[in-house]
Amino acid sequence: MARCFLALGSNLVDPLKQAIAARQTLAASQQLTLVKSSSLYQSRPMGPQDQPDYLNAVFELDTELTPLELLNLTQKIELEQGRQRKDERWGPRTLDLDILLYGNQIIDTPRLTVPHYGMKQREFVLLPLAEIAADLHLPDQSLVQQLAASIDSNGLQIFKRPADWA
Ligand code: A4P
Ligand code: MG
Repeated sequence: MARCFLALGSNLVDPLKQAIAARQTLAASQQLTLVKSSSLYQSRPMGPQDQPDYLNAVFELDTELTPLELLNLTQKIELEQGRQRKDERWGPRTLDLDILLYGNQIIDTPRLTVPHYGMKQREFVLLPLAEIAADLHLPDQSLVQQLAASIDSNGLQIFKRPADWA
């Protein structure tokens, strides 16, 4: 059994609905146990600025799936929610589910890099993660609470508390 963390991002086609639907699909999955959901946060777009603000959240889950099986599942959910992969880097999307952490594993394969390459630089990942797992250490021993305390919040705001969406 591995303790994992996923990051959710959405900025197209009713992001609140996208987030709720993705969370419900994860919660209903036989292949994992959803342990915690963060608040939903409203964030400014990283990358091209001519796109809507994002909603972001982080989930904690337990699973027997291998890392690649978990990636297959998250990509299936993205596609079911109308995700279209475009060439533009960091462009808008209905749903992005990234694997932040898979236990304490370091994975570097063509399809999967864990910990997620951008997680330590993104306020919209670190602050939701710190909300549900402040005492967590990354495989490099850095402490989530400290990473979150030293990043600029870049206008990140709580949009809905867990009780109001999860
Ligand atoms: N892949 C490798 N490692 C992972 C991982 N840990 N989790 C591979 C998930 N996927 C991983 O991903 C491309 C490929 O990465 C996958 O096929 C998988 O094999 P993708 O989801 O198709 O493309 P992407 O998400 O556009 O990739 P990219 O460039 O990594 O985008 P990011 O970094 O996810 O950024 N601004 C705000 N405020 N909030 C956001 O959530 N998100 C993005 C997207 C841009 N700006 C944002 C936000
Ligand atoms: Mg992604």
